[in-house]
Amino acid sequence: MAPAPTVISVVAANPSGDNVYGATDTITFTFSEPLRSPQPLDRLRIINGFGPSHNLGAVFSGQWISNSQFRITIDDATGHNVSLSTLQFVIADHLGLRADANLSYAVSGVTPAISGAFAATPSVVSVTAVGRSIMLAFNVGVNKGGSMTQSDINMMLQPDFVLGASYSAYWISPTTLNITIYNMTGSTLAIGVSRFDINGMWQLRNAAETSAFLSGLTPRITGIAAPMVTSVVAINTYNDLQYAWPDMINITFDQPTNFGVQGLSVIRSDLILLLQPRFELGSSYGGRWITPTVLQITIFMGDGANATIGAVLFDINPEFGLQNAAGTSLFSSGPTPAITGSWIATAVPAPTVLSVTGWNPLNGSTHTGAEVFIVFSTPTNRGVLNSTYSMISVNSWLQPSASLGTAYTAAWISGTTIRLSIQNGTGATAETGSLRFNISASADIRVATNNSLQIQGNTPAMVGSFYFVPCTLVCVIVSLHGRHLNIACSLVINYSVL
Ligand SMILES: [Ca+2]
Repeated sequence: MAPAPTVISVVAANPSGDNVYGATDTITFTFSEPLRSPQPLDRLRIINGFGPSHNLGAVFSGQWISNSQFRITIDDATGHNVSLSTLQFVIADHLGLRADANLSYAVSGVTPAISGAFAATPSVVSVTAVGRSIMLAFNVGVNKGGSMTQSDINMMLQPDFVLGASYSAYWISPTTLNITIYNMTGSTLAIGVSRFDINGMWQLRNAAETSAFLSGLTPRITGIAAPMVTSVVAINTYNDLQYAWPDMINITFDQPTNFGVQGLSVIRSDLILLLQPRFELGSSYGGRWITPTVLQITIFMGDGANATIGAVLFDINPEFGLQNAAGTSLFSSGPTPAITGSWIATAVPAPTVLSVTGWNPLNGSTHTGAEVFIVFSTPTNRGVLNSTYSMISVNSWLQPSASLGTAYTAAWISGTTIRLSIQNGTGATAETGSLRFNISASADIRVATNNSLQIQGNTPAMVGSFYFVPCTLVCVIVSLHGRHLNIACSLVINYSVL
């Protein structure tokens, strides 16, 4: 007896091109040589003779299309449980399939794995990017579910771009895979350009597992690009020489943002979440969208700051959800442009005190009513604000070298001049020629444009007088003639007190 012929292939076919296992689908068995007088087989004989591991459906039959090829055609798949992953056939020798050429044993045993497919290969109908997600939509439910790691995504989806530094995926339905990007650092995602190249090794096919595996390029990613930062600019609001209130940073986007159109205020802790500053900006600061495109940060307390002009200050966190005004774009992410502008002005010399002059329009015997004028070389920041000082402020900031009494105040009466007024001079020891003021840096007296250091240190000694001495009459006896006394007098008017 010759050996039995063998089954060399079992091939599924889907002549209708539809997406399901059903009517008109076929399974073709090819034998290694022509068989002797094979007969058509009805459903029951196929079940008994070919031993399908699954229910092939309610109605099907088999025909020999040649002496070496047998084809099962499905007419009604009702009740089937066919899956290409597990379908196999075990041919029984009682079918008596023997070689035509010689006396052989009958074919029997397990057939080779089935190839081909009963349903069209699934396709990706769209790849859409919104927020920090990329969604792949399939035309039919597929045989996948659960989640995918970053390396799964890289291996099976083979992106032709960098998604970012951290991402994962989750099947939100049998037709939709959602990739979430947690850290977009390094992302090269380009709307309308980027896409995936699905790896056949993934073995993705329809949910019923009656199709072939999908592989190859997906459509290009569609979506709306995220708002981008076009500039980060330092603003030295007071034109001063320090990083301090009310210095600012304007972050300008290329389009209105979802937060911008609401004009939201952003507290420091949220700014840190959104912007992920690479440097400290101070112990207290806050932000506000001053226009739909500009987020303005105001420094309240600059202590601890180490940010420098020219540095990249921020990495926008996509998790914060900053996107276009309509809320339809990708979320903004990644490093912002280097900061330009300045928080520190070019310095000019500090003001100096030109003179300290006293007079007393009220009385000629006590300090009460006296006024002392401190005149600066140039208008000051305090002068242009008409600042005033209580007695405590005078003592701590202007620091007179001797007592001025029990009640006095001071006020800037012009950009250059402080007038100190003594309401009660009881016990005053200050005297012309010796009284000076030791101006403290904490008085914060700078040029009116703010861009000098604070004046500090001793003023010149006071001239003039604490008493009312508008003029002095000086007379001398020139000569004596009998009953005539000739006297020469001069009136010295003390203009310096006027
Ligand atoms: Ca400043």
